[in-house]
Amino acid sequence: MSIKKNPIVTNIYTADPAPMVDGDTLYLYTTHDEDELIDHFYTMRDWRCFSTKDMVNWTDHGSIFSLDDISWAEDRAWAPQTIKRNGKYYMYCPVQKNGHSGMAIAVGVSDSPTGPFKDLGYPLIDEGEDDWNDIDPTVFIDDDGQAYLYFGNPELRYVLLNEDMISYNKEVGVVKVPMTTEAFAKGSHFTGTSYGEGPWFYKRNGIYYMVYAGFRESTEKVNEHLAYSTSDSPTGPWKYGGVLMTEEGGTFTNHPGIAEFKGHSYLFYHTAELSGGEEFQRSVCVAEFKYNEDGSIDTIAKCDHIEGI
Ligand code: FUB
Repeated sequence: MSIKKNPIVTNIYTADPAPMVDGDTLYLYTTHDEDELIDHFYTMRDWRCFSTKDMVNWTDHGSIFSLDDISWAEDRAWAPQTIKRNGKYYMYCPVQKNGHSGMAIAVGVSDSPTGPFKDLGYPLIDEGEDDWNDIDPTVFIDDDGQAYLYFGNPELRYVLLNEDMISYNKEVGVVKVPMTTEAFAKGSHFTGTSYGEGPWFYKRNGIYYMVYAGFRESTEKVNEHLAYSTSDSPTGPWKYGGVLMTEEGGTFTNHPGIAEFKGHSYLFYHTAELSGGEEFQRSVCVAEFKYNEDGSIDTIAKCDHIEGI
């Protein structure tokens, strides 16, 4: 039996995995932690793509979108997500805008899942120059055609995307999700809940899932774990579900990406094991898991390898 050892990519550092299934192929979009760190902080300039048909053999598509392609962006090519609609691919990417301290969300559009992606020329989401909340977009199109873009740290927010996927309903605007402990459990992030960042939004068997990176209750600084909440509506209210993956990954951050592929369920995440614990040099990994009958998910262990399909 063929297996794929974690991490998936070993020739460069990759983080913030965002899988997208298109036909018989799973595309994995990632960020890229540079080998040379500036000021010992996230040093990230482009987004990468890898693909597989069997979870064992992976094709490296290289750098598919970068800060150089976004004239108004200066730095911080952070956690993206890509979706297909009407034959086009839309990649939502958080970046630092020129001259701003905070973050904004760019959109790259392509006719191919592996690019080249073309920037809109302006941010889709930009809540102000000092606003760091506009990061980690997650996009989902519901059965009725309504598309949602959730994002945020420390607050979870969303917009209703228009059918063109490059604009949103301005009358509804940016909606702030109530950060309650019923929704996200008690935790040690700024809202007093465990919700931190890196939301991943999807639906399965009529249940809406919000998977995210978060911080458990603690008086000391703790690394991120992964957790999930569910709802029977795409806009909540959310109900805390439990811990998906505990904190042991050797890095301050973790970041979830969920995919159903050829009858298997996968959780993508990242660790700092390849770099020996350097928190700004992370590597994407994957674990297979199963849902319980009622749709709940037990805690998933980080794993050494997965089997091919
Ligand atoms: O990789 C940069 C940032 O760190 C991401 O946007 C967060 O989700 C965290 O992984």
